[in-house]
Amino acid sequence: MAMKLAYTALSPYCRKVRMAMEYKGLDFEILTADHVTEVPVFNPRAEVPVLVDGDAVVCNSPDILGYLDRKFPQRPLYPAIASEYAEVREWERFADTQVDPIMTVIGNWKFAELPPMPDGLLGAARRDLQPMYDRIEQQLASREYLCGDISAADFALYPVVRVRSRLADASTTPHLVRWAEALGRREGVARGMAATEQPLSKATAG
Ligand SMILES: N[C@@H](CCC(=O)N[C@@H](CS)C(=O)NCC(=O)O)C(=O)O
Repeated sequence: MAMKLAYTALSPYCRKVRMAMEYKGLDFEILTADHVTEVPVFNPRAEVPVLVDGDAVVCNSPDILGYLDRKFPQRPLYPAIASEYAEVREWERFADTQVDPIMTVIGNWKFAELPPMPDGLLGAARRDLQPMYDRIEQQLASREYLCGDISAADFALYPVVRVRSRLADASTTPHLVRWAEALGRREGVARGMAATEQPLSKATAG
């Protein structure tokens, strides 16, 4: 029986897991937004992503990726060498806990039925994000991917930095642009992101 991934298109954590599963060439079925009301059955926090693999139910995207690496070691998401593993996890945590919260706040004001975005919010996001973009830029100046080979770090960061048009001047981060374009051309990444094209372009529209 194919694995199931409880998924919503706007969640970067879901996109991370979906891209990683595509990258590994796994057979899986997506439970889309219509099914998300069922998620509390698997996860009392009602958060997605959730991976259901027979009797195994795995929540929390890094735990899901760790599970997948152990069960399907081909095309690893995390390096076997301890220090390299720690570096990948640090970048993944950076994406999940530093970049994503800023993007989520902006996204909530765009997608939820809220009044117009408060004055200054976008400016504050730009100020806080710029040092993060600079850090990524520095890392990518001498690397094709964030940590050598493509890894969980790239899949975690790509969904939260791909849309930057109103948040940063792309000319200041040429390596980030090159990396994002190269990732976007990878077949599994394109498939993993496909369902999100429409809402993401709405997010950048105005
Ligand atoms: N630490 C979790 C975070 C997951 C998370 O925050 N998911 C959000 C979507 S981005 C969620 O499901 N929120 C509840 C909802 O959308 O109903 C992970 O890495 O998977």
